[in-house]
Order: sequence, then C-alpha cells, then structure tokens
Amino acid sequence: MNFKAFVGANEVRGDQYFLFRTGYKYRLLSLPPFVGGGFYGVGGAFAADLVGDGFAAAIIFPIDYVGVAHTAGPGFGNADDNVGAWLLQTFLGGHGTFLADADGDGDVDLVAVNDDGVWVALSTMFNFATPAEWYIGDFKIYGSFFAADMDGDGAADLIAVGPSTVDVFSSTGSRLRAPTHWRSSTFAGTAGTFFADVDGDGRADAIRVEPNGTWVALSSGHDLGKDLPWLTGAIAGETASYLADVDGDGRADFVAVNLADIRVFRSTGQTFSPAEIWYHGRFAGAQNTTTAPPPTSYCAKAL
Ligand SMILES: [Ca+2]
Ligand SMILES: [Ca+2]
Ligand SMILES: [Ca+2]
Ligand SMILES: [Ca+2]
Repeated sequence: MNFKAFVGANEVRGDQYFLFRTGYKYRLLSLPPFVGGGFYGVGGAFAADLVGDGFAAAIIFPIDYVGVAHTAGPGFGNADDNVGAWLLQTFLGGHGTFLADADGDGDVDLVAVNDDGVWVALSTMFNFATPAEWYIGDFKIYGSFFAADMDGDGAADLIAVGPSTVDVFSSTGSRLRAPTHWRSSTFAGTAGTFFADVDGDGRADAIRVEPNGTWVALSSGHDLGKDLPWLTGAIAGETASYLADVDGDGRADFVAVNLADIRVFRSTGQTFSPAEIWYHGRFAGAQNTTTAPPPTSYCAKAL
C-alpha cells in the first residue's frame, strides 16, 4: 500500500469530527475539525486512502449505505462539499468489516466476513463497486478475523484465528484461495492480537500482547515462525492499542492510547523500543478511534 506515513485518530466530540495526524514528525499535531455535523454510522467512522493519493478519506458505515468524505489533500473537508455515498447498500459483516486493499492496486477496498462467505466491494476511485462474493465457506468455526497482506504480494489476505489453527485465505486479486494453516495452534494474546508488518519485509506478522510482555511470530510468506519476545513488560493501552507505522520507516509500531496520553513503542525490526509520549491528553472518540491507514483488526460489525 502506498500510504504516506502518518497516524490519525478520529474523534467525535459532540457533533464535530477531529483528526490528529503526524506528517513525518514525532508528535501528534492537532488540526481543525474536518467535517461539520455528525459523521459516523452504526458501524463507526474510519480513515483510509481510497484513491491511492496518500491522503486518507473518512469512511462511515451507517445501516444502509457507506459514506465517504474525501478531499485531494489533508483533512476531510466540509461535509456539504465533500461527503458522498460510495455504496448504496448496507456493508457490514457479521464477523467483521475491514478496510483493506483486497486486489492490491493501491487503494483500500471493503471486505465483509459473514457466517457463510466473504464479500468484497472494490474501490473504483469514486465509489465502491457492487459487492462480489470472494469466498464461500464456513466462517463460524473461527474466533477472530484480520485482513493484512501476509504473503507480501500487495493484496490483503484474510486471517482467521480458530481454536487450534491460524488459517490464511490468500487473495488472488479477484477472490480468496482456500485456507492454509499458517500455524497448527491458535494465536491469541490475552491483552491483544494483531497482524501487521513489524519487521518491514512487506509481509504482515503476528503480534501477541500479554499483560507482562509482547511476542511476535514473523511471517515467512507461507507460515508463522516461532514466538519471539519483542518487549518485556506491559504495553497495552488503557483505552485501545493499534499497530501502525507512525514514523514511516516501513515497520509497524505499537500505539497505546491511554486515558491521559498516547504512547508509541517504535519497532526496530527486532524489538519494540521503550515508550515515547507522542500526545499528552485524552484522545478517544465517543463512537470509535482509529488510525490511518486503518488497523487490521476488525473495523465494524453488523448489529
Ligand atoms: Ca484496491
Ligand atoms: Ca497477499
Ligand atoms: Ca514482516
Ligand atoms: Ca515504524
């Protein structure tokens, strides 16, 4: 994906919508409110590069359509001028809805995981195409889902964590292949589980957060390696935690959102560095808080 390096977080404060971002700096910057009026749906509000120009658009998932606020620059612009419906139907997966580049063309698409299949609505640069079923199968057997490029071909794959396996459904660009076991045991942290490229080789890795430490299982392109210790001690945010490349070096960093600050544990490629405070204060949306590019954990679920 060709995003510029930045992290954003959305806040719904009253009826205003805020984004904080870093350019290539080590502190979060505050910017003016971008979208006047309420701009969120039952599935939440997210930010992602939908047209491949390096600037995140805001995306909302109301019950019966998908809305987008986009400008060809920083920010989301004025609601009257820049908000449009990109898909005139509901798009909320029962097991999760993801913003991910499913076909690998550089812009972010919509992926919904339901009991019996996976649906994809590709970005056309000005709307989302009619959703197509990319895989038919039983997804009730899994516990959690993620969307990330595990094999490094540029197209996001679907990761399904079950009780005794980690399965990957790799994308061909137009459908998902049958799953393969990337690990013959489960992979779940008691304080959080993530899939993101922490060593910068282009393949998303598995990250498991426990109360007293964080372990990483690197992707080989076809399976997960053994769990390696990347940080000793507590790391999880009090409000939320994200994996996002906030300093733009190609390696996903750990972002902990706390009640009084946001801390970043930057990846060295082999460990997470000690915490740096990137933002002093409380930053959490009433609806949801997110990063841009969007995290690979679930984005939204059907009611
Ligand atoms: Ca795409
Ligand atoms: Ca892939
Ligand atoms: Ca990797
Ligand atoms: Ca980084």
